[in-house]
Amino acid sequence: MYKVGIITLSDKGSQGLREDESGRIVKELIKDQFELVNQTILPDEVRELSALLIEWCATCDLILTTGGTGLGVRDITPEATLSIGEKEIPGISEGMRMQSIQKTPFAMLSRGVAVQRGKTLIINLPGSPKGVTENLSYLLPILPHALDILT
Ligand code: MTE
Ligand code: CU1
Repeated sequence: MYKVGIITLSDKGSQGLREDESGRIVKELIKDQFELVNQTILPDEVRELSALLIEWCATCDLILTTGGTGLGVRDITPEATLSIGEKEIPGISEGMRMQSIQKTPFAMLSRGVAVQRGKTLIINLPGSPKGVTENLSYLLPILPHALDILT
């Protein structure tokens, strides 16, 4: 089973002021196909996220982030992800947005990216429980083949 890490980006969540429902949903959706090896909540800080992504690439085949992809001043998930990624995989994020726009035009506001670093695939998901569920359900079927190619 491929090893997965889940990172929730949320200033409030990291201070214990909000329940991490989206992180819980990601965990639930991947549990039959992947082995969860790491899960945490971080504040919306570029340095903290990029450092953790680099660290987890040593042990994870896949890292899924949720949150921090929108237009808020504190939303920095795509920037942090791109800063440590080696290659961008635009089709993954394009595909998720294309699918999501069928459900809500607000999907245009997610700036999430997907990158490869070494043998690890890193994918940004939006932060809302609905956004996470819709995007990850669409994404799941292509992940095994993507990871087969990377490793
Ligand atoms: N994608 C899907 N499939 N469903 C959604 O409800 N919400 C959107 C978008 N993507 C949504 C979605 C909204 S309202 C926003 S603001 C952006 O994701 C960014 O979310 P984030 O800042 O929480 O990451
Ligand atoms: Cu929104």
